[in-house]
Amino acid sequence: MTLSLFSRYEIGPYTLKNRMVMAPLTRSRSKQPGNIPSRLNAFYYAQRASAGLIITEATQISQQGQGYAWTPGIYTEEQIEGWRLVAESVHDADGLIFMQLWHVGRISHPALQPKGALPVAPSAIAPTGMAFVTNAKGEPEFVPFVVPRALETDELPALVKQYVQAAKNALSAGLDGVEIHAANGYLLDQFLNSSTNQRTDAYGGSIENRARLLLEVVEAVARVCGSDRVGVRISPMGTFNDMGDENPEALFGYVAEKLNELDLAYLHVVDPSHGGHQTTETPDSRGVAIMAMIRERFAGTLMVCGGYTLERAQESIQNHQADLVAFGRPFIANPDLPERLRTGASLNEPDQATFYGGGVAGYVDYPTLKQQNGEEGLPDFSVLEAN
Ligand code: 8OZ
Repeated sequence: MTLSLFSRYEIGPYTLKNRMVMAPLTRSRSKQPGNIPSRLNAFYYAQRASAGLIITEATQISQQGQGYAWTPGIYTEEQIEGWRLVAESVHDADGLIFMQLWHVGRISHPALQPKGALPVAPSAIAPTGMAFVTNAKGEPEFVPFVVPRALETDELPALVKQYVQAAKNALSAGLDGVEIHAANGYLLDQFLNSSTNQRTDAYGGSIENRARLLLEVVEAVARVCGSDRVGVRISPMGTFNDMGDENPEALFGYVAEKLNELDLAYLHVVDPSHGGHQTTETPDSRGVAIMAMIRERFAGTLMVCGGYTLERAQESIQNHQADLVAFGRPFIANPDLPERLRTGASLNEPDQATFYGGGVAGYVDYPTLKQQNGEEGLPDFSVLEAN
């Protein structure tokens, strides 16, 4: 049988109807105050339920884990209820949905932290760049990052517990599983990479030590969810959020090997070979090699992401370089992306100006093919605007 992006795939107890995953996408549209998922968010995810699997936008496991204005959490009763609405809507539309669990570490600002505290990190090293916060009037604002506070060793068990509690909350809200966000320069990635981890305790220094917190988190979350309901996302060679590692081959080779022992639902890798978030024409040979090495060391389900076109996605699956391919921007603009790619239909172009914040516009008003062709009417957005 020829493998295809459009063939089914089994993960633990679940059958994915195709191998196209909706990538985790921060959209900063949770209900305020309280960073609570709303009917609007539920509608958005349900519109995209034809994906084989949806991974939610990064969702903070605690207030300390928040780094951007208006992103949703999974640590209050109201947030759990909001996510229940999302999960039910996706299931009613015959979809599957995992929640991405997120702690941003140093990619935050006192304006977002409990009692205006400093953000926490493995080491007191500020990232270059700006944090996205709201000012006293509730308006969005970019402010420079600050020097974070280095976590004490004896604080780390409580951090692992934050992930475990968040995973329990996600399952109790009806989500099908969780993805541990260890990519893109957030807390767990900050522990992994040598440029952000200068610790001298058991969580810094050697690769084994830098990977320790991630492995403790994944093992603890797998114990409460079942390992086949837990995925992990990594971004080897990633530079987003001011990241870098002195030897990414050794670091991520070790991480892939250790995660391989845990029988996970999947390993999700932001593929650096085509520039991570962007599509570059000529693949980067070091990135290609690191992906091949990870495929070799991790025997379970491998999900890839990062500027994949239909052609590259099909090629990767047919050549056994990946089992699943996640699409981000194309899913923003095309709620029926699987149908469009399967039939060779044209794609709507995503509008960057409406990626973060706002309401209906640029979120749930991208048309499906049927709506475009006049075979289906547009939904009544006014009920969603009311949130
Ligand atoms: C873009 C803007 C805000 C957050 C990531 C969660 O890179 C993100 C993110 C991306 O994983």
